[in-house]
Amino acid sequence: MEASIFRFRYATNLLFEEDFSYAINPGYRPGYPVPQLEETDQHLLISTEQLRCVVNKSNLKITMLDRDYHILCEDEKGFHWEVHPQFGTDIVQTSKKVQEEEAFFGLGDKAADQNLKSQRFTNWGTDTYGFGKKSDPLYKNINFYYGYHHEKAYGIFMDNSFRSFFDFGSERADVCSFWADGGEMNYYFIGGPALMDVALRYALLTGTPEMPPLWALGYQQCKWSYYPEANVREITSKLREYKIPCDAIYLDIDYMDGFRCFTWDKEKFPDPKKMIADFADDGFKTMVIIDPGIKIDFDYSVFTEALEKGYFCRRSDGAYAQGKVWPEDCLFPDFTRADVREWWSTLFEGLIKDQGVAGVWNDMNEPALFEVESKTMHLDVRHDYDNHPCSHRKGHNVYGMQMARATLAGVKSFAGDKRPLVITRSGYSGFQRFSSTWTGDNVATWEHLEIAHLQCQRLAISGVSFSGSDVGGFTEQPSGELYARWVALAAFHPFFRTHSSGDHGDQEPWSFGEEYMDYARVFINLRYRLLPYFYTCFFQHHRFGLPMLRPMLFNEGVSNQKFVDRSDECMLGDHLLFCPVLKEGAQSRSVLLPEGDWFDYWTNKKYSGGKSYKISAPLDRIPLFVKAGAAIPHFPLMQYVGETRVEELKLQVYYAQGEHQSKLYADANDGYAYQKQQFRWSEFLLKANDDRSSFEQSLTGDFEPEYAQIRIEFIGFPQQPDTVEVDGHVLEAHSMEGQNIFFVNVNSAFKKILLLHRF
Ligand code: NBV
Repeated sequence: MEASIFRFRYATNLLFEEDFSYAINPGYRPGYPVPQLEETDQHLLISTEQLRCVVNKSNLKITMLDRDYHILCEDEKGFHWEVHPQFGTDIVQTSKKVQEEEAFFGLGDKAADQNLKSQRFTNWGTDTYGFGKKSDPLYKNINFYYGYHHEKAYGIFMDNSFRSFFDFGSERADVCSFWADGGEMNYYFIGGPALMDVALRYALLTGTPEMPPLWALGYQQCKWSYYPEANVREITSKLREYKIPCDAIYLDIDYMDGFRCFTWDKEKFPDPKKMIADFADDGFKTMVIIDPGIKIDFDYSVFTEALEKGYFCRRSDGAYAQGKVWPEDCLFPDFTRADVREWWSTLFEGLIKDQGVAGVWNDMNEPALFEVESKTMHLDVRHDYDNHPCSHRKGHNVYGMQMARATLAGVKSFAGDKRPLVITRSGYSGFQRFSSTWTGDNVATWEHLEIAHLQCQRLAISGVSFSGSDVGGFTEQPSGELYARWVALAAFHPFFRTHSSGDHGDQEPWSFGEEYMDYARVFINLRYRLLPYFYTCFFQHHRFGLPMLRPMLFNEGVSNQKFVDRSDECMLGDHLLFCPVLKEGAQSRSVLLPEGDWFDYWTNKKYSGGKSYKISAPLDRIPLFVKAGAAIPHFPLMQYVGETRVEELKLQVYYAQGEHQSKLYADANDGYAYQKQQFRWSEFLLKANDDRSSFEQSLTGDFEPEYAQIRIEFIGFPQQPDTVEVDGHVLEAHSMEGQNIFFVNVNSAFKKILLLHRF
């Protein structure tokens, strides 16, 4: 328990399990408050500064209230259980009343509409090739949801890795229930009052990732598969030739020798080290896929070593748990064993240290198996679960996460002072500590463009900010228009990668003709210019748990009920609102702006919020708005991170009366010095009045960014100042021809800029 989080554990016959969780961040330090206890004949009232919990002593039913005694959530039956007909163990359940007009959000990667009300979902990681809006379960298992009513929010995280279920009033309209096929009923109740408060607390509870290298926020190019070497070289050269900025190139399963993990097909890739070094010289990081299935092959050392050491999963009767995947018959390491993870991490020496691979992509780790109806291992398979032995019923949902954890450890141990990038398809709550993710095998349809938008937002509020979709769709062929719209949207998703199954037409930015390549380039260029903004958002996520993408209701000052069922508009960080075009043939779309003033990013036209506008959106535009008062940092255009020294940062400051804060994070873009104060955290404060405005910076950290200078552009100010004073020195402000913009060039460590007007 902490002031805003209560934990509940229930077991029948007092048979509690040893307390152990893969989800909770080991670094989480709750700081237990001393709760106030009051008791009557019927009730026990437990109060903290933030929450009140009323326990009915006769039936143990719980009511959670905020400190002002507003009901947030109350038990219907509360905790109850059934005996599992097949296993004889408990199916543990909790049911709550649905409150008046209650909406439900969260639950990870579900492809459904934003508000989950009236639907039921299952969490059981599943390989769902070509999934759709109604498909469930999907790849990830995130047992966390939000309830929201009367403009108040709470969250519930059921930390139980058995197959689990969430019913938001689908079976009975007035009941919300969640249950799991085994284990304990173990859930956290997280208080708000705002949705964002809940998001932050859940993120801190389950952890956030370390800072990625900046290049990982750049554009990435992938296909199943680029090979042989000449083909990969052709792709990287074209990216440079056509001036499509790009930081990473991916090798899918065909780079391996007969799909044996940690090997190379020497015919397709005769000299991987040289190839990867050449790519690095040209600014590309090389990423490779690694699956969990290890080929049964007595001439393959990864297999023989793991077999000898007993690292593969077995059935309860001792037989190995064989399964077919790409290499045909395989065995699967038990990643829930510490020694297996340790061994797995050593396997990356060749790829990372010797050959120079920069990061690793974990696929098929639900785990996915071919030729069986269940698409996964038999439930009888045993796992160690870090000294809590169990069957696959409990181990399944954490398998992918533990694989990603072992992979991260491996990449890190051989990457020296370079930060790793890991990407995983499956994961359980908390996997964001180890890896980024993508949404799996989507389809090149307009509906899937919307699904990508929904999934990335939903993942972000479920603790997983670093996510993206296969741009253009994995299966089937997108039109040039769909591809361009997808790039426009994905340029705002933290993980930004084109990927396709490769069994249809090509899917590189130039594959749809020059016109569409030009559109795609507009957004990829924009992404690179906005990199310092993305990096700042990532730092806010890493350090404070703030989601990078924020559905509108999650933003301060937004309580417009229209956003409960509306997910088109979305915030990236504190200040950018984007709204993708999701319809074929559209040249404009309506955008609902929340209260406050907003600037159109492209035209600098000012809009007052609280209503909808029809915004022109030809193929080289995505409706994009800046919150008035914000300072948005920009890099000069580059073809990849580190291409040239960034001599100057541009800060676009958008006028708004009153006081407005913005943030900027900078560090060396790689390495670990940032963990020792080698970063710069700038807090900007705009104080704007008609006759006198100022723009201040307060700095934390010891890092000096490579840009010594900042060009500050003041946009939409009522008039150009007569004098600009920077830290006591008078400077000239230049105005930009025909635009309501003036700028000054200042030292990047400036403290205070005064804009003075004479009357
Ligand atoms: O490794 C091949 C693919 C991969 O490209 C895709 O991204 C994964 O989601 N992988 C699935 C296995 C084959 C899917 C049909």
